[in-house]
Amino acid sequence: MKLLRALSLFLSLAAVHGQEDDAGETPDFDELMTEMDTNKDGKISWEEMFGGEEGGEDDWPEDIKQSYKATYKECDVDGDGLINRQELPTLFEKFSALEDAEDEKEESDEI
Ligand SMILES: [Ca+2]
Ligand SMILES: [Ca+2]
Repeated sequence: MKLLRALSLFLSLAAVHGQEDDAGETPDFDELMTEMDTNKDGKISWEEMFGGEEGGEDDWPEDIKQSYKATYKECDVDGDGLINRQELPTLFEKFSALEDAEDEKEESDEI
């Protein structure tokens, strides 16, 4: 789904690491943090995840953007507006579920 380029990166990184590590289905969140934390403050902002370039949030349908933003906020447990290493697994899990839901919706729209 081209809208969610950043999320796809997120998920594909996770998949790669899952394959490398037979023992776990848990993605390497430390690696994800490093990949996405462009200003190296140890936290991932909304902009670092989805902002800016083509395929970023500006291209998203409003309803999708709203549900992702709501999820992002929900996962920001300490309320600093950023996702830290502790908050990342929850965010990842919820975004994965959201993307699955979107995929299903797309498929049913095509029929
Ligand atoms: Ca950052
Ligand atoms: Ca936070």
